[in-house]
Amino acid sequence: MSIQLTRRDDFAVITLDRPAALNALNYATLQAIDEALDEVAAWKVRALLFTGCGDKAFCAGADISELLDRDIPDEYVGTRLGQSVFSRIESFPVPSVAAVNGYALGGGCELALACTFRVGTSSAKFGLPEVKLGLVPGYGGTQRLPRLVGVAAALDIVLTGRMVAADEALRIGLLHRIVHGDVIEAAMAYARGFTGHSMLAMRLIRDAVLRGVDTSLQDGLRIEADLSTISMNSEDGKEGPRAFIAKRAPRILDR
Ligand code: CO8
Repeated sequence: MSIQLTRRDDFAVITLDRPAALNALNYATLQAIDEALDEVAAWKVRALLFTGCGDKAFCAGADISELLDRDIPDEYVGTRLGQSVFSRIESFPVPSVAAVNGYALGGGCELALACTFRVGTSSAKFGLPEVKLGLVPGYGGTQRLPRLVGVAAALDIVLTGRMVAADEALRIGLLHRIVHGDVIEAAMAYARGFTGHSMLAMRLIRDAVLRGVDTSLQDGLRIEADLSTISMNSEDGKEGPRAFIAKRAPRILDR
């Protein structure tokens, strides 16, 4: 198998497992992630974590050997599959955390960009080196990177193809935290910072942010008002204020 899917406490963990190819994403791996998401959707977990097998790489990108000697049609099927799997991760019912150990390049960087959060060890190195192969990133990198770090920083990273070390990644907002020790344990500790919250409220907030950045301020405010109203009418949205007034912790209703 090219991935491992495990459950740890409140978390589903998908580990890319092709260490001999630095966990590169071949077509079968993308399909395996897609199938794993089907399975996880039926689990009652509070976050989805991604990591790479071994300590050298989170993922070194699309499997370059699959790009060789192919007569690749327009809308290459691998690009469409990668884009749809990563969009699925971005809007998955529970938040996702990329636990980045070592290289996160090309498609590996794009997988991390699709996650809600990115934590990494000091060995984490991000990059979109496709330009060095004469290619355009194909799994969302040209679109998600500028949304996260701004157009100027994104153009610098994508057009030079250079690697971004962990400290710079933290500074420009590509990494949320630099962590120490076992990266998956550290990612779970990070995720415990939000797993006590209402899953519905978290989902609506992510939706408001992600839809809002693609629209005008006025349209974004309308989206926010709609989603805020849904939260106020929800059981979680009634329990939270009730618990505050009663000076007790809110019961988590959506377990
Ligand atoms: N694909 C396939 N195999 C890979 C990949 C990859 N992306 N990256 C590394 N490997 C393999 C190497 O070939 C090598 O195999 P072997 O031992 O059999 O020779 C093994 O992993 C170890 O790699 P290295 O010996 O190169 O290890 P180093 O420590 O010397 O270097 C690097 C590590 C710097 C990460 C280097 O391996 C590297 O530059 N890898 C390629 C990174 C890259 O260019 N990624 C972008 C790929 S293209 C992409 O993601 C999107 C394409 C556009 C859309 C595609 C639609 C399908």
